[in-house]
Amino acid sequence: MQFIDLRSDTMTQPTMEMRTAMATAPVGDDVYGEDPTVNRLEAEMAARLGKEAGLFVASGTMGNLGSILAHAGRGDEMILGDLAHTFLYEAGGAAALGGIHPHPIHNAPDGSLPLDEIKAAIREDDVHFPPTRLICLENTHNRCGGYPLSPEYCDAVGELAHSRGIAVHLDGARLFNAAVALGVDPHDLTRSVDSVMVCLSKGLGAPVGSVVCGTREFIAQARRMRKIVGGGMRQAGIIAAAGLYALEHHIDRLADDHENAARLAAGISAIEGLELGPDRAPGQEVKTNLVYFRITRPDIDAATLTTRLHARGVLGHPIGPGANQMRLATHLNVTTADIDAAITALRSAVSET
Ligand code: TLP
Repeated sequence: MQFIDLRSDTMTQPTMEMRTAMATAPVGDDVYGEDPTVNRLEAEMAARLGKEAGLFVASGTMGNLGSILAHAGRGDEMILGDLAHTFLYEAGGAAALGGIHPHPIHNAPDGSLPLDEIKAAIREDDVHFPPTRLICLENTHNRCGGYPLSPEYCDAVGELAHSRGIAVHLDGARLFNAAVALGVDPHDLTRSVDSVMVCLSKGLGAPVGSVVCGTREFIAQARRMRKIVGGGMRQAGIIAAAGLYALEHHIDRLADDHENAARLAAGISAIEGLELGPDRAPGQEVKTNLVYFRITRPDIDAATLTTRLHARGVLGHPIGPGANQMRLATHLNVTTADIDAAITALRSAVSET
């Protein structure tokens, strides 16, 4: 059976053109700084995000970890959202490897961290407290429904953090989705942060890789951290070429994924027994490529619906809190016809007796 895979935008297959770019890329040893394709990708991403330098890493998790380790040390504290990917899904790496104390505060439904709550969380200089070194944002915010944070909000966090001598790191796994959805230059979303991690292997459709950007000094430190976690790669231009191809060809098309997600959301909201979430004004639930919804029928949970969808050729992703929430993601390999087929499958799966 040919599945419609809506589990994640990480499921994309590299296109033939991307594979050709990979196969023909000039390469060298990147640990020696000699891979021309990696160097080009790092410079290109840094230029797009208005930063001095970039660092190619194996994954979003490695990019966030390397950045946090470069900003903070043992006994330091970082403020982040209680629904942040870094807090929930990165195996506690910053605490495990860096001894960095996470200080989670509540994410608002739009993925922001309320400014007054950030202010209240920043530690005073007192021997009892770990010093606050870092604030982490996420844009788009995965668990908050793929919502994009605005440039004005990011600026406000940057201003607050910098006035207290604190750095800001942005998990921009889906930063380009945010920029396309808001109709802004990606640089507008990164101008006030000290470091940013962007994934190539999600909506951009590359098979592997993320890029961290920041000042030259910061990137030198992050490069050392990448080495510590075993992330120094050799002829990595083979995979960096996919990222370069994606930057050139797969950004504008993210708007198609967002349209497909809106279409899917409209279909879901018309199905009895399902409701879109997180809670927002009708029509405001879905802004990018992630569609979260809850099952309101007490007799079906997300695991059951996932199995029923699978039997109908559609793959989805149960996701907490609770046992009745699911996420579907649109991407490069999902067509509008697939969305219509997925809505039909959902309707029949919910009403199966
Ligand atoms: N998210 C994946 C899974 O880990 C849940 C997904 O399918 O959404 N930041 C954010 C906001 C992410 O969503 C992810 C991946 C990462 C970081 C980590 O990236 P990778 O998987 O490349 O380590």
